[in-house]
Amino acid sequence: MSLDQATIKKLAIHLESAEMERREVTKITDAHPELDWMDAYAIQDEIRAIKEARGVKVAGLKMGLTSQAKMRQMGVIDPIYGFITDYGSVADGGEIKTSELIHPKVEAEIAFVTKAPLKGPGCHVGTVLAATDFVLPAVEVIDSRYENFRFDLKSVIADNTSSARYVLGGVHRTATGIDLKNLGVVLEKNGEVVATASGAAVLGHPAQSVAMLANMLGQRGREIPAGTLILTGGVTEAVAVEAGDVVSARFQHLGRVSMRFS
Ligand code: OOG
Ligand code: MG
Repeated sequence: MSLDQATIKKLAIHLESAEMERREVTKITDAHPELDWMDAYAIQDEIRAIKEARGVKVAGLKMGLTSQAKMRQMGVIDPIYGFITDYGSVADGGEIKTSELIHPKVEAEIAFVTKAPLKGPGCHVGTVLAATDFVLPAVEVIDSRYENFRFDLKSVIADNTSSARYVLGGVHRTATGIDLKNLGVVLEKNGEVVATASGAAVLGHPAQSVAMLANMLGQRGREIPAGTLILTGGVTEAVAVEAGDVVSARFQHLGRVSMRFS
């Protein structure tokens, strides 16, 4: 850690209020170039504490930058993790108000729900599949608090990995019954196909994303508890949306997830 607790707290309040007030800010490493990985996750933890103190419930965890498409789009190469909230959940087919967001983008993701704790190091696709209750289709709506979505890895970790909203689909399947590597995903905006991928786009297998999350948390002495919802990261690049857009993601075996932006 290179920042003191007071600075961590100040930066957490800065980013959390930017989210609540839908305000863009410059990336925090501009003013704090010395900020390290531990500081970045400490700021994210502090944001979580601020929200929980306000009564917000953490609804699950998310991995980000797990596909080549996302890494290329954002110009970074390491996966990162964050958390999702109860207020971020939008019903399938529901409406998302763009006035509540800064510059939203959508990502099609495969989500997991665990039935046993996962603790790294040493987690791999096999351990994850054995600990998976079911998989389900999801669309994450990300909304970086940074101007033009321009950030470095440490700044985006501190900003809770651009977490904003998410929509889960209704079809739950056991992870072992389907070929998650070959699972095709088609992302559509206003009826037009804007991106396509298969499950293998995420670290070779979406369960690898959950394994990596368990291993990253393990480095900090933490684990993924049983019953945790995990978004494994966008399979394609993220697509910008605006009021009036209708987004639909079709997942082979898992059905469709859709939403409308107003
Ligand atoms: C960071 C969050 C990335 C994903 O699925 O890759 C993410 C960002 O691109 O703003 O959620
Ligand atoms: Mg995502």
